[in-house]
Parts: sequence; C-alpha cells; structure tokens
Amino acid sequence: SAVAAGPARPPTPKAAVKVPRSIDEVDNGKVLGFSSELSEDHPGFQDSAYKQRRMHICDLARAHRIGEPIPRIEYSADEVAVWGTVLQQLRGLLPQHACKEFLRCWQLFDFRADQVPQLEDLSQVLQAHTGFRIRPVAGLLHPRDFLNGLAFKTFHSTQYMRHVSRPDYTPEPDVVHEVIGHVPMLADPDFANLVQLIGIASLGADEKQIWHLTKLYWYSVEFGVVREGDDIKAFGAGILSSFGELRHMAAGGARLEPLDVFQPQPKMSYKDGYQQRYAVLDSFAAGAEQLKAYCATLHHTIPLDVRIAVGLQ
Ligand code: TIH
Ligand code: FE2
Repeated sequence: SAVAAGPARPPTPKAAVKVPRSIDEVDNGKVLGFSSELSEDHPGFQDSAYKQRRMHICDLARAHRIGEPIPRIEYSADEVAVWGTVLQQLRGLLPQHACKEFLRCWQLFDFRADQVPQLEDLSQVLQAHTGFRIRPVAGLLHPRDFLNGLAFKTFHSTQYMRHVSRPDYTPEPDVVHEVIGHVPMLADPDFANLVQLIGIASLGADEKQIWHLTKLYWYSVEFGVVREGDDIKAFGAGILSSFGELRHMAAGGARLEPLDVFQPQPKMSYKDGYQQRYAVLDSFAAGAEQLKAYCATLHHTIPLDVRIAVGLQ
C-alpha cells in the first residue's frame, strides 16, 4: 500500500458529525469573516458610517428565522448608485463572456439600475424555477453550514453593499455578488442540481472532505469557466459579479486548467485579488458528471429521514 509505515496505533475516534435533518437545523450564526468587523485591507475599513450600516444589515440577518419573509432593505441613494454602476458595467461585458445558461436565466430577472433587487423577491422566483430559496446571512458562513444548506436547496446570501470606492471588485461576498453572480445561475435546473449535489455530499462529511468540497465549490460555482465551442465563458459567480475580474478573465489574465475533482485542489484565498487560474469544464454536463462521480466516492451514511428530506432515494 502507499500508506507510510508507522507504529501500529488504534485510529483516533472521530467526533460524531451532526447531520441536520432540515434547514432549521442548519445554523446561520457561525460567521467567520466579512461580517461587520472589517480587516485593515478591506476597502471600507476607514469608513465608520459604512461599518455601521453593515452592522445594521448583519443584525437583521442574524434575527431572521426560516419561514419568515426576508426583510426588505431600503438601500440608500449611494448604495443604489454602486449597484447601478456595477450593473451597467456588467451589461457591457456579460453578453460576450457569460455562459449561455446564465444569459438565458438573466432574462427572468428584470434588473434595473435604479433599484437594488430584494432577496425576498428573488427567492420567490428561484423557488418557482428550481426550488432554491435564499436565507440571509451576516457574512462568510462556516463552510459546513454553508454547504449543508445547499443540500436543502437553501442559498445563504449576504445583503449588504460593497464599498463605494471599489465597485469593480470586492474581496468578499456582497449583495451584488449574490444577486448577479449566483441568483441567475441558481434558476437553471441543471446547475441547481449540481449545486445541491455538492450540498448533499457535505452532509455527514468529515473535516477533510468538507475542505475538499469547499475548494470544489470555489473552483466551480465561484470561479468556474466552461468551453463553448472555441470560446471560454464564465459561469463562476465571482467572475460574473465583478467587472474587474470579468475583464481580467476576458483578457486571458489567468491560466486555464481542466478541473479534476479527484485531485487535491490549489489553495484558495479571499485576499489575493483576481484569480491566477481558472478551472475549466469541457461542458456543464461533463462537470456535473465528474462532481457526481466524486460525491459517490464519499461513503458516509446519511440517515434515512435526511435522505428523504433532500430527495435522495
Ligand atoms: N470578487 C467578487 C466581486 O467583486 O463581486 C466577490 C467574491 C466572489 C468570491 C469570493 S469574493
Ligand atoms: Fe459566492
């Protein structure tokens, strides 16, 4: 065997992994970063009014309970202006650089430059098309909870706006990223299936598997690109929601490497700016098959009631 020889030792008992039985058992409170406390290199670090505004929106997310409508945010004129700027810039780039599934679903949403879409309304559209719903969250959620949510077709989403000084790129998820990057893709049934599959694979996964799944999610759902004929198109939300990143991709600013879900994935970071490498899928369907094949190798037992709840036979 390839395992290094060592003194025989009984395996260390693993802490039991708690498998949520419904979305109510998925905690949206373990936020690891980018909540209302910003690090020094964040574009809004010096802006106390901005930090206060985020605190307010984060408090609303923390108070939200499943089954209640997502609170509507009255975005300020400045926040609407940031949204409008990003939308207008992206409108000039997406038709050429976004994948066809994205462009098809984009038409379901009537985004306007003078109004930031409300998560509650988007959640209703998604529920009608793919059964996905949105749940507000105060910042970057713990990976296990985030992935577990996907199993129950629940997408945890931030609701605050990126800082006005950097409409082109933010190091973190924000409402623009969620609404433009993720929401249209989640209206596509095949994509939504794939995303739920990553979530199902995370139920009962050990820490190592959670980490691998987090990276697979990052290199596909966040930063994946796909071949369309001779072209490379974006489907990753982190590319679709940032006109800086999208230009970087369009200019060939990053290496392209095929996604191999069975291989260890490169390091991922929220702090290193534009990606230096994008993982390429030959087709959406092929990528989905690969991910499914990987998920099938994770032999952990999902209790029967949970299997039924997420629609597994
Ligand atoms: N960089 C993206 C944007 O500016 O829209 C947001 C993020 C995507 C993934 C991680 S952070
Ligand atoms: Fe994201």
